[in-house]
Amino acid sequence: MPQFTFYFAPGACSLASHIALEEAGVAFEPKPVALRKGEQMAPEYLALNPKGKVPLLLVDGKPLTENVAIINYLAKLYPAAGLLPSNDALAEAEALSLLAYCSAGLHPVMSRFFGPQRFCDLPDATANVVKLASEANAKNFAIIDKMLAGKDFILGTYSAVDGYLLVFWRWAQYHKLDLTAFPHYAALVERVMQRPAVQRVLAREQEAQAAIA
Ligand SMILES: N[C@@H](CCC(=O)N[C@@H](CS)C(=O)NCC(=O)O)C(=O)O
Repeated sequence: MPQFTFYFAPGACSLASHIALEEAGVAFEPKPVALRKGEQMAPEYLALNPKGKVPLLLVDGKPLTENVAIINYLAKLYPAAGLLPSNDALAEAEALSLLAYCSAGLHPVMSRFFGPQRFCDLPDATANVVKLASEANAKNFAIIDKMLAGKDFILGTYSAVDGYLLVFWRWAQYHKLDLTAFPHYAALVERVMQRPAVQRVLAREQEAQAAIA
């Protein structure tokens, strides 16, 4: 089996890959990256990931980036872990479609809450950037909530997509967004939070956060 080194930042989108690693039950060396201190821009880190982002998974020293790719790779390497559907081409594609929506749909909208000034540097633009982000985010959350109606998990049974969805709910809570319109998403998060692998990951991220601070 490959040697894994996993670079993540506590609370960041890397949580999606972190949960997938833990759910797969593989051994890996965890490497916290302090984003606020700019460790992702250190030359040694940029040499591994020129994008200056987490997550980054080293597979026998070879860098693999992007949650979608890392999760898909782990799902293929450890099919028994059930991270994604594996024996039905359409079900696999539907799962990838959701992972892509997380990465390219939900994430970029939520990034605007974390750094509104990076999206518009006109004076006094922050409130407007946040207002538009809130509207776009509510649309995304409504789509996810509707997909979850009558289901325990977004694909029916637990998959790595559910772990990814946890990231955005936590971010929304951090930014104190009104989440009352999304009861199915709230119920999903409760189920995901009960998973032992998720609890272990959150404990590791909390520990890493304390060490960084
Ligand atoms: N599409 C990428 C997004 C990666 C990303 O944006 N990571 C953020 C944390 S959520 C990051 O490392 N930001 C550091 C920075 O921009 O300086 C993925 O899903 O892996």
